[in-house]
Amino acid sequence: MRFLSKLDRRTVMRGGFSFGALSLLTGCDLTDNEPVQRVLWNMSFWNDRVQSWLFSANRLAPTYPESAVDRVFRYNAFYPEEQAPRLDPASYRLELSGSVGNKRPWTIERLYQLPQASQITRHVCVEGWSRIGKWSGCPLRIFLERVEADLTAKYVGFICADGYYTSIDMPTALHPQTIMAFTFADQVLPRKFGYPMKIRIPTKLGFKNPKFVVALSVTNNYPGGFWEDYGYNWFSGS
Ligand SMILES: Nc1nc2c(c(=O)[nH]1)N[C@H]1C(S)=C(S)[C@@H](COP(=O)(O)O)O[C@H]1N2
Ligand SMILES: [Mo]
Repeated sequence: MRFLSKLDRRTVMRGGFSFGALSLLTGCDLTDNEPVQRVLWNMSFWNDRVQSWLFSANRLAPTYPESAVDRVFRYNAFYPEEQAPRLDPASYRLELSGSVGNKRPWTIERLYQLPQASQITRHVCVEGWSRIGKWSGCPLRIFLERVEADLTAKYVGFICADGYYTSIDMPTALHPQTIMAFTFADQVLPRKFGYPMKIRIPTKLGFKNPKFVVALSVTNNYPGGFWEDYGYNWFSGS
């Protein structure tokens, strides 16, 4: 899994796959070459398919004891911490769209009444750091069932209050450790870590764990993501 997710452009250019012949043929810069770009994108999508095939719906990410929790957690986003959105609990609504039977928006109060589960897991950022933290909230599967989502749809997409967005495959959405997290370290989710709700997915890299989630969609149309659309591998299991 890990080595497959590293099958990115650099590995492809340097490693076993040789585009040497092609570059001789065209005599131009490979990275700017349209057809080559397309080949690399298609390889990334092929890589998504292999990863999802290797992903077992029931295989669990490692969990840790309370004593392993990192006391100082790390913040990350595409902007500095002070600029993290400040969502008003009174007006907050989680909007639903796509293949969902009941699209009534959710207030925080109603979200807090859902069944809750806790996890102590490792958050792994693609930038090369990781931290162990504790999150609690409602398993996404329970929520999707509650709103009568089409569980045979391909994707669940998320939109965040800061303009960030990402999406996951349905098996990952239904995975027992994928939760809508409302607390961090047994406290209400702090603003910088995604108040009032983040999607915690310990089987995915950090960038596929959206914070400040304000909208959720169930769809068969590939929703992409903020970093994914720059070329980060979409599946990105951890
Ligand atoms: N809304 C939103 N969610 C986001 C991001 C972001 O910029 N905005 N960054 C992602 C990345 S790259 C990481 S590593 C984690 C960081 O989460 P943390 O601040 O809880 O450590 O959030 C992810 N989710
Ligand atoms: Mo990240």
